[in-house]
Amino acid sequence: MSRKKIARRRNKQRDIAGREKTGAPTLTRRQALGAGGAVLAGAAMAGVLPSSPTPARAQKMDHSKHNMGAMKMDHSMHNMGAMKKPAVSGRAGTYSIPTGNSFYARSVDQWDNWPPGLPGKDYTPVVIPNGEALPFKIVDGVKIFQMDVRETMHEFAPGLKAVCWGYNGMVPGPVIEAVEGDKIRIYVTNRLNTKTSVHWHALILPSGMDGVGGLSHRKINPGETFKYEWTINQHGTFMYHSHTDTMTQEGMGLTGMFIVHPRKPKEPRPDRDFVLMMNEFDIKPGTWRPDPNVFSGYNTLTLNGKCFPGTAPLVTKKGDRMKLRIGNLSAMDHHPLHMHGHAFQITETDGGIIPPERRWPETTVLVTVGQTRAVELVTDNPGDWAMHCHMTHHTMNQMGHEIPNVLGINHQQLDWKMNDIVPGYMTMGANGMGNMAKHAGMMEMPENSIPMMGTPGPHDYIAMGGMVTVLKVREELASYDDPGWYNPPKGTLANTASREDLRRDGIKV
Ligand SMILES: [Cu+2]
Repeated sequence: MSRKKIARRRNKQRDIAGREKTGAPTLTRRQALGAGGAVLAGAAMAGVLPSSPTPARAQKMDHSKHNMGAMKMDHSMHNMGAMKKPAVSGRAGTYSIPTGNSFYARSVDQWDNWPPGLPGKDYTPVVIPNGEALPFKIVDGVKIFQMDVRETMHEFAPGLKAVCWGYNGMVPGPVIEAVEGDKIRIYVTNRLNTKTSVHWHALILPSGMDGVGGLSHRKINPGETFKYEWTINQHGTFMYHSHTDTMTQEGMGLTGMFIVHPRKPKEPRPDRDFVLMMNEFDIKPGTWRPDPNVFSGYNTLTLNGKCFPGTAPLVTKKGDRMKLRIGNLSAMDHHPLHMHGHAFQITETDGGIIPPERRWPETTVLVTVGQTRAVELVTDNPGDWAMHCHMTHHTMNQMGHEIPNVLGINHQQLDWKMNDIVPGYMTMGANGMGNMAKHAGMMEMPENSIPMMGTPGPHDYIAMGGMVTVLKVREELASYDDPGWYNPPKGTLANTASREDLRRDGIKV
């Protein structure tokens, strides 16, 4: 760029900025035309156009006079200006994509000379309800992880098991935890009778390590051990999963979370850094294997591989900084995870950190298939708070989905007549499904099945199942073990309205 051009561009910037401050016009007609249509349009949108007559104002006046000639001329001049000198380029424009390191959530620029990050020293390990982290060892400055892929009998909740495929026998697999700048090597042994491969979801790495069977590298044969290795150059919430015959292999459980802590965190470390993975399976009552081929109607919805009431609670102390990282590798369903009693901010996606000024408060975070989200909050409201997918069918277990709709029918006569034919017959669901689980003990249940929802709670039966857990916040805690049910302080527990209440407030019932 010539010196003259640079000077002109500087003037232009100063002019626009100057007007912003004073509100007084400083552009001459020639300067304004020279700046081109794009700048004018941008300036108009930003509300910085001068109030006294200018080319733009003149054009407006022409419009009102129906002076088509002048209008046409102005348009063509604008276009020419824009074509000759695009004032908003990808580099300089305000809506360009960031090209710096911050785009991928990086806290440091150099990757070659970091020692392996250590728990306690370089990061606070994540908390994995119902799960565990993958252990590692260090060899010559490289973090070494080892996994195998095998068939495993997995328990979804007491009473429901199925033969799944897991990493190290776990569904989902163990959480891989690392630190930005770590050199990592992951050995994967295939103990299935079919080929597989592991994709490191949303991690920035060499193409040949990306794990798409046949595309990134050849598939891992049964019995073979593959080696994946790269230097981690970002931090955030990621996943891993099979990328060979994905529908079958992910559907059988071959999924896991991959957490990378920042090397130099800009914000304080969370006190409680939870990880949850969402999955879904179709396990027909009485069968022992998920059916990954169905298109919809998944009946076993899990957080870290468990259906409520099999899900372990998330326990925090009042005032704890809590982070919750969620990944969704369900086959076909997005999950809006709703938290009771608190609001949070969504701070991370699998693409990186959301800048603080672009976050907004929520109580539900939608985690679509193939996404991760991290939310952060301070847990300041003691209690037992439900945290669940808000798709109502996703808070049911197995048997609540394909029942005939008998809501509102008078079933007593029917039951009486049916008893002649089927002794002990009882119509279920005339008042909803809430009682269904309670009756489960009386009914003959198919082998390997669980009531469609529920467990006895502190105050009544809790009619929920599937993708549900409980956030337990306490004033005081000796440990983060499950503290049991919450005991609400006097006057904070909903109950029957007293006669006095009704009279005082003029409520007639
Ligand atoms: Cu859901």
